[in-house]
Amino acid sequence: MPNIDLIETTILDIPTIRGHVLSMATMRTQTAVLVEIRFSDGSVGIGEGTTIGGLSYGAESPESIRSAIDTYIGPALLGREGDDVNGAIQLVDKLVKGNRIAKTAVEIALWDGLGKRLGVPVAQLFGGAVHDRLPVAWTLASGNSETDILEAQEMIETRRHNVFKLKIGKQSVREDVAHVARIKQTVGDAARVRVDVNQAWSLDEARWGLKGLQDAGCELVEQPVQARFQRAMAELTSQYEIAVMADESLNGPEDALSVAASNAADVFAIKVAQSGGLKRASEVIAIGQAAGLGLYGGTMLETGLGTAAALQLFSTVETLHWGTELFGPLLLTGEILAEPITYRDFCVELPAGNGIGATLDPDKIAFFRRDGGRTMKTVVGG
Ligand code: MUC
Ligand code: MG
Repeated sequence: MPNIDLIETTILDIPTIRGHVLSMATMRTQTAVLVEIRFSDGSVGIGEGTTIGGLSYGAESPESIRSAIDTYIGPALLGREGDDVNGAIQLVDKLVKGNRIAKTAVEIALWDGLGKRLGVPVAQLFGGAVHDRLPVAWTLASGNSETDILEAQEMIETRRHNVFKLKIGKQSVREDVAHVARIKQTVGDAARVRVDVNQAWSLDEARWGLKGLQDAGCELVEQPVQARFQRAMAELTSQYEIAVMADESLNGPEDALSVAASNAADVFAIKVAQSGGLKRASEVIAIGQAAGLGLYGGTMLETGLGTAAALQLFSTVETLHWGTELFGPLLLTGEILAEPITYRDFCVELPAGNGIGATLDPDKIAFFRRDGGRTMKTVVGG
């Protein structure tokens, strides 16, 4: 069996196509931590870890993800058998608390390497894909209603997306509800509208917000209150028709069990990175299924690499009642895969190929790497 010979990390900074305005931060760049694992038989596995808006979304930053891998996770795995993915997950869970995104980036690279060596897609390692394409939502978050409306109309016309998640929570509840109502009225039955508050509301605000949102024709609200306010999430879930989705509340299977047992959501946003990897995400999915909850394929706005990995798992799930939002690569100005992920007919397609089905474009990696020595050059006479 091949051993793990080398684990390398690289930070990429890729500008977004427009400012992505969330309740806690405005993103103009997405930063990805790339992991490359070299095995003793010459095979290579790649993985990715991202968060959103530096340290504004969660407890890990791109820099902490990298340092957790370089200082703790990588050294613990060096020399181990490459095919023993479960053993690696169990060892890392013993040695490293939290740091789920760092664990995810490494775990994806281990699955990728294993799939490539066996000549199968990672979906096969999870029992096989039952879908080759999945519905994909787009997030409207330009910070301006007019721009959002134009963006939505273009997406519908080009048949790229007809499900929109609006990022709210930055303005007053009244202004946010008016913004959502306006967009829903404009798109009418041509599109479905949902919102993500990213924890910004108090319970009082959320009561007014949910009432207004459901009257406006919005079908789902994601994480209206803080992740730890489980009783508030439970009240909102039981008191309104609009579906309540848990996102930041779900950090792995233990949280999933607690949210399900407290009836603190109608829907689970399954995020690979937040769960702690593909295996832990599959456990979150199993808990959601057993509790009879709706499932949604979430994103941490990964590049094509992390998106391909998520597709490998999500394609194996019987029913993702609320589809996915695996649009990360489309928000970025640069594509880092040699073969981009395909988006058409309101769906994202499971990429072909072994492992996670992603091959990096080395020129793009060289261009976007933070330590790439890129400098602004002043051209004489320019
Ligand atoms: C989140 O909280 O869901 C997912 C899509 C998007 O635009 O932001 C992320 C984060
Ligand atoms: Mg969210």
